[in-house]
Amino acid sequence: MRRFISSKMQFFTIAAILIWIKTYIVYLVEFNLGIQNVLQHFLLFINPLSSTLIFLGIALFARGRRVGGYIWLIHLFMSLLLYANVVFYRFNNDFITLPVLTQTSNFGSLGNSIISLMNWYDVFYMLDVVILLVLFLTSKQMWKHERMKLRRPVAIMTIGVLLFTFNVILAEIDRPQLLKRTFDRNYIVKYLGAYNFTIYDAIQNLKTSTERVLADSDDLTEVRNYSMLKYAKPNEELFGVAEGKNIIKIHLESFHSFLINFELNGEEVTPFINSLVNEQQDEFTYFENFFHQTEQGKTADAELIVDNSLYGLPQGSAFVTKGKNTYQSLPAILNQKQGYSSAIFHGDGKSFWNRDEIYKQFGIDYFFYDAYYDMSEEQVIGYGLKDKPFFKESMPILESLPQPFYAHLITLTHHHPYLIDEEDATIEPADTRDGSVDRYFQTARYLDESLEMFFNDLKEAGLYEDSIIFLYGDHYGISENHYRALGEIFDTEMTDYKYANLQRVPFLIKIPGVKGQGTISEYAGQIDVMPTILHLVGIDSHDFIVFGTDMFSEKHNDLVAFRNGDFMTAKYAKVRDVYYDNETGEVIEEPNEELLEINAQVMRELNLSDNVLQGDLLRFYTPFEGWEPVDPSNYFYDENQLYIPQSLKDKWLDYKNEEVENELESEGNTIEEN
Ligand code: GP9
Ligand code: MN
Repeated sequence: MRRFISSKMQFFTIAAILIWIKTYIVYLVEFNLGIQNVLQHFLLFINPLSSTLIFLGIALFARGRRVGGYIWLIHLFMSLLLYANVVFYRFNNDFITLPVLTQTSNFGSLGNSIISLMNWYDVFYMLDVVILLVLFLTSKQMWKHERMKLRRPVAIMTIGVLLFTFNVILAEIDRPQLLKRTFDRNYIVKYLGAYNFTIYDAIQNLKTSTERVLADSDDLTEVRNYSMLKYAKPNEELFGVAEGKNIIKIHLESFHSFLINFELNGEEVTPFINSLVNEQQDEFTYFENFFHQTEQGKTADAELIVDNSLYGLPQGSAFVTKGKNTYQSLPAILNQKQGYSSAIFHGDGKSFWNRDEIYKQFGIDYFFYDAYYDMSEEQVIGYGLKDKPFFKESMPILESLPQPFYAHLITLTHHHPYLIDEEDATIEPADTRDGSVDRYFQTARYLDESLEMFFNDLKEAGLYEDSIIFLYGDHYGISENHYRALGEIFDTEMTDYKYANLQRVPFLIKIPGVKGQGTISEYAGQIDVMPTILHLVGIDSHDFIVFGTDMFSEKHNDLVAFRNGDFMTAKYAKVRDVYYDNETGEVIEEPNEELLEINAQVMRELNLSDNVLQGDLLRFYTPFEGWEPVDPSNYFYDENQLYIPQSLKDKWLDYKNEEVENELESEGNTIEEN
């Protein structure tokens, strides 16, 4: 053995190969990373290598025997980090992040179960550490003799860095904007590896905590003043009309308003939603000039904006990067003011968009994710559960919620790339030769049908009549990469201005005891939903930091700001920095005073909202006497969810057991860039 380990480089190589191969095996055996293609598999295989070379390479700068000691120590540290993630993943289906490590309150409950999460075969995960130690101790000779030239460790580190760069480039090809958009921890591990994930996480956290530390309560004053200045008094006739009523909020995935009343080959695409708009005007009010305001956070941005009346961030998803912030969300306010319970339903994994963390900050009592649903193959497509079984299976849970409730159902099937099983497709695709645009109409029809079914079930359960029901589109479904196909659909030459006008998403609302107003043309956006709902249940939005205004108020502000600084009002538009007259569609070369003022307001508003998120400013704000800041440690989304029926607990536990058995087989999220 002594002869075998004849040089430091050999010892280094053995250590590197051991940790590399071990990490790869752990990926395959322990984590469910949803590998979908050969490139992803290749990345999984090579991604431990770059960090291994870089980390272990550090040891080569040491002298003499210390080189071996450091190699062993770094190898040990990487092994422990990997193993900690293995154990954590077995329970949480997630990777360890810095905030998790600092949440010591979690450890109490975890402590008991750590042992139960360990397996006998885990000893193999530490075997290489022992082998390496033996090699190190039994090969004393070589540490003395050889002196390593500096260029060796430098070369190794350089190879590591180049390899890492290569890795990032390939990852970006398969998953554009991986690091910018911050989707899901699973993705970072899948593409860049468990060790690089830890570094990424540390940098993210450092950035977040610096921004947070630099902020103080003075920063809040400006925000508060702005919010008060923008405040629109409630419409007296509507204020409090729906006090204490159940609220059912339906998230229409990727739904452009143009689908409403749209005919494809002479056939209505969404006959049911159309009927709400055209025939049930006495019940529903439809805002035809309502816009989504989301950015890279897509669904997560929509959720954030609607429930908090704050804008998403210019980059990434606040759900992920500001997942530990203090929020004063609509459901938390409803809870503290009027005893509402809150629940979110979604047929996808709980960690997507960091939902399982941020919902705790929003004070969401219950979160029902894939583990609570029957996810067998025929029920699933694309990202997760199909909308029809989703609504069906959500129904009994909904009925069992403590009332009044704020229930949010997030649909999923009508999501890019709009996959649909043959038996679910009840309308022919469009014919633009652009697959996702063509199928877009089929999944929209499917969503429409599932909604009709759900409304019938609500009626049958007696939950329809007396509830506020509102529907909103979360963001565009057809991106600007599809101008040609869109042009064909609308028989026009697509332009940026026309595309900006396609950013309308539906907002429909039924208020119990109030006659619907049919279609109204007021310009509004997702930011306006929270103050609107607050006023309907009789809570004055004046006390809160909100950036929107009540859509039913006479003083409602019709300025719709977009995240990139563009905007829409009834009169004007700014699209990609070009001003338009919104009545004629003509370009305005010389913006007038009014336009410049609107522009300045948009900038100010976005900026102030960013300050709130970046400085975590709501931690300094008490909206009313007796307000209790939301304590995330009171919320659990496993079988310990408070008061859920035993049957749901059992379902969750069954799912957990099954998952352990099927780890290798089950699939993760499938995201494709739109
Ligand atoms: C994933 C789903 C989709 O759970 O909500 O998110 P999106 O890609 O639309 O942001
Ligand atoms: Mn979405």
